Amino acid sequence: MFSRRVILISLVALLASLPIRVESRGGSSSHAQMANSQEQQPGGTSTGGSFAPVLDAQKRPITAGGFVDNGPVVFMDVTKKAGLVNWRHKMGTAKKLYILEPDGSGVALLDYDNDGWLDIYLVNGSTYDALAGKTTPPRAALFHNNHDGTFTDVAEKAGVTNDRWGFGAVVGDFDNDGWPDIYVSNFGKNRLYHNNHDGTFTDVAEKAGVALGIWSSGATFGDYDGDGFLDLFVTGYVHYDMNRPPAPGQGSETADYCQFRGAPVMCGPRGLKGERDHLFHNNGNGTFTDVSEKAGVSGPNAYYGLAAVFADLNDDGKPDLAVANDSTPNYLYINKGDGTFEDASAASGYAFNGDGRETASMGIGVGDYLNNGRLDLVNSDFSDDYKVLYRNDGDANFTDVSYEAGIASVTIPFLSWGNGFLDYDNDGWKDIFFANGHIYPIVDDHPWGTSFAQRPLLFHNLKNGKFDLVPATKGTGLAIVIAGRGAAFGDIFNNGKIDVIINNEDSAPTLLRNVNPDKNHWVELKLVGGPKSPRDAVGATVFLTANGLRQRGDVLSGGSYASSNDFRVHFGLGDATSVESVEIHWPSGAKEKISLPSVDRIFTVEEGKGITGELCVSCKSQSAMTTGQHPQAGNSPHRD
Ligand SMILES: [Ca+2]
Ligand SMILES: [Ca+2]
Ligand SMILES: [Ca+2]
Ligand SMILES: [Ca+2]
Repeated sequence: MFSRRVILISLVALLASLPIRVESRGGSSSHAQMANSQEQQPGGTSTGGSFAPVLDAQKRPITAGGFVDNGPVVFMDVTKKAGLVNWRHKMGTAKKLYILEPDGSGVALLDYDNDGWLDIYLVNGSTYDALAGKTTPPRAALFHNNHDGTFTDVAEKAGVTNDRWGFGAVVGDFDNDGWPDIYVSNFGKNRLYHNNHDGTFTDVAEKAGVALGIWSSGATFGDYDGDGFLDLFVTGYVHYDMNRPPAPGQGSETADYCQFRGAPVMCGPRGLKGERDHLFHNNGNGTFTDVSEKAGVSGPNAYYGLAAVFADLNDDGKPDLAVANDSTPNYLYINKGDGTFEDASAASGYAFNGDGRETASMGIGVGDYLNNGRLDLVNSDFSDDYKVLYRNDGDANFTDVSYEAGIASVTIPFLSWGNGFLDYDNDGWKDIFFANGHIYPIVDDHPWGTSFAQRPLLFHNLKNGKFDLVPATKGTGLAIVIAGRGAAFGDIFNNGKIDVIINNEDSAPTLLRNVNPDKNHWVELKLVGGPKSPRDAVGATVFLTANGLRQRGDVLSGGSYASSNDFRVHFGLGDATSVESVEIHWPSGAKEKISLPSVDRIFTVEEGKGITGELCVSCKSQSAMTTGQHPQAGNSPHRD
């Protein structure tokens, strides 16, 4: 979240950069050159260029306008109807004078009570008065899904209000008891909320050794060493002294970092000291050991980490690690299988965009949008930078294809946060969503073509490597203007259509219900790992073939911006009414083929046991709705 318009430094940057911007897309030699120079100067000079404002017919910035009267109806904003509108996010002051204030918080989707319906955990920020003990702190929300389209906030009763200056939330069943636990990243100590199976949680972060106490952002669970227990990676953002905050628009050697297009704004992150990242190995007994250094993922440059996700990017069965860094190169670590990782950030092409520039990365989406069996990555970033689609060309070699794919130019005015791949129309091809919103309130006072509150962006996959922006039809969820931050994707209403929940800065959240009128078929798999896999199957990969189309789905924890998505693997099937084959690669290494007897429902599949339950909301028979939604989420650990 760095001002791309740092005027003074830009003079040098612009001269050096303009020709490269135009010609170097996909050009590997200039890419490498830029990469080298920028690694030496991470404080640096990279900017996306200066862009003229894009206005709509009513002279509004395109980020807060561009609506059409008639067009597709994909999402409806059901926040109020769902009962989410009375909870408010709050972070610092409205003016956002210090970097602690504008980043906002994440959101996690999890079924905390194992009733088969996704619940929503929204992280809250805090205020200076609350930290000083003068006022009641803003509290996180845990919205229980009432199965009827409404939700009830049970955070107090559940003991997960956090009451700290919060940023991220990630889900993982770290103790393999069949009940999802929540890790909350804060400015200050973090929380590990252990699920007590009775609707309550207990914060065991201190006891488990994962509390830290710095400024943490997005985290991710993944079993990097294959011992069947989920390990935890936590990004570190900025080293921040609450008592000596850098004043806006000022500073000595860092003055240039406190301006945006010549106007004074909050300082940072450039010019500020970063924090290192942390990898915690799960000891299997409720405690973790910090192995960041040994594993080679501590990020000794202390870049400004905002989001992270474990995912098998080179298809060797071991989870690799992608880290989105703000205003500094991204990290991509390849899991070597011996407890350590190889830093492939630059070599993989993920550290920079195709112009060889470090971007202010906020979020990471992971998905196989080409249906070629490989996981691609899409990063959100600052306004005046295009959003970056990294195509996986095999063995974790990534190519920036944003321009060819059609997501580059249109995303430039937007400042994007929570993002991800989702197949919103169930045609079997993964689409892309961005939640957006600026960090500087002053952008609304200037004709810069961007706005503090922004509309979300949805791109439709055209099945040929290209995407089309879905128009923002008035009255629909794509024509809302919000200060979006964290976003999570999942089938919140169990009807096979992927919905989006967004945590907005200083306001109520937004629940976008997917009402796309397609009649396409679908299927979802809730995976349960066996004794040698994490119980929640994080790290599992599913290959499903229907109508001759082979799709890939992965169970991933984390990603987006400091958020966590539905663990159930979702497949749109187009007009296929049956599934030809399903192959599951479990984290244990076991590969299993199963056959699905029907579609348009959610199957529970347990490693080594096949289908153990199903849920079909649209089925007429009441019994089908209640048949074994859950394999026994037992009270005792499932391994010795
Ligand atoms: Ca639930
Ligand atoms: Ca648990
Ligand atoms: Ca492990
Ligand atoms: Ca699609």
